[in-house]
Amino acid sequence: MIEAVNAGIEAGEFVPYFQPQIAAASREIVGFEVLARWLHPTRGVLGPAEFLSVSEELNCTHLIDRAIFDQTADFLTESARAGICVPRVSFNVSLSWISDPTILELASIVQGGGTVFCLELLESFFSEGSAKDAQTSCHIGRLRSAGIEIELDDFGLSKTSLPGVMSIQPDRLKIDRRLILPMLGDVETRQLVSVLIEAGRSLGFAITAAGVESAEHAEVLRSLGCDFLQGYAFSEPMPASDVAGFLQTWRSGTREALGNIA
Ligand code: G
Ligand code: MN
Repeated sequence: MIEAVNAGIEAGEFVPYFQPQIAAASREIVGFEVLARWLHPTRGVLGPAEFLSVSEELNCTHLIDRAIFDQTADFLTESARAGICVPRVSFNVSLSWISDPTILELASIVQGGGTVFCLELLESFFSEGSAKDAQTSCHIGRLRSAGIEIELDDFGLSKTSLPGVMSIQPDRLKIDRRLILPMLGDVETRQLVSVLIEAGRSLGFAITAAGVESAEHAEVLRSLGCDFLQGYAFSEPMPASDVAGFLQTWRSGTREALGNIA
């Protein structure tokens, strides 16, 4: 496996996949989350759960991240040239990236094509209230000055510290799919999701729900005031080559052709 990860990086087998995010009320596509996939020569398309522990052990996750950044930047540059507007892309990054100039370069390329650049950071990075957080806030301030948006991932799952969230002032909070998936069948989870949406919105943050798997989830979340939706109800993550077609089909109002239920 260790050999295979190294060889896979060399061979360019790590690629970005894109999962659309939809405005709950208008049903417009507001952006895409960029998700790393390993096109494994024999095992098919693998997600991070299958390779992240090995790449962390090998200390080479940053090389995978880099491959994802570069390919996404190339894809967006080509799309912009072809007149295809991708409204926003969101990258999942570890805290070590926020002080790296690579991010500013990447943002500048992405923004140059008219796409909003967003970083998804795990909420648990900020729950400590430590001195380190002051440094982190400073880095985030610099990113924000460059027009970069910040979304806090995993909202509601970790030990949420609202003062921590307030100090980051993210653009959006993303409620984890582990809370969204069971919410229809479980009253307590649904109440929790409702409270998280209300709390987040009353503090001035927009809310994204991940793991929206059915039209019913989408409708309940909309009625609870959730702003944006992401999940299999709309689309699974797709390769770059499918994005233009997806945007066109969605926008032309022939979504049924996509075979989605929501
Ligand atoms: O834990 P995290 O939210 O980072 O997981 C992201 C992964 O979840 C992606 O790799 C994607 O394939 C998967 N995913 C995306 N949408 C859905 C969904 O609606 N349901 C489930 N079960 N998984 C999803
Ligand atoms: Mn994410």
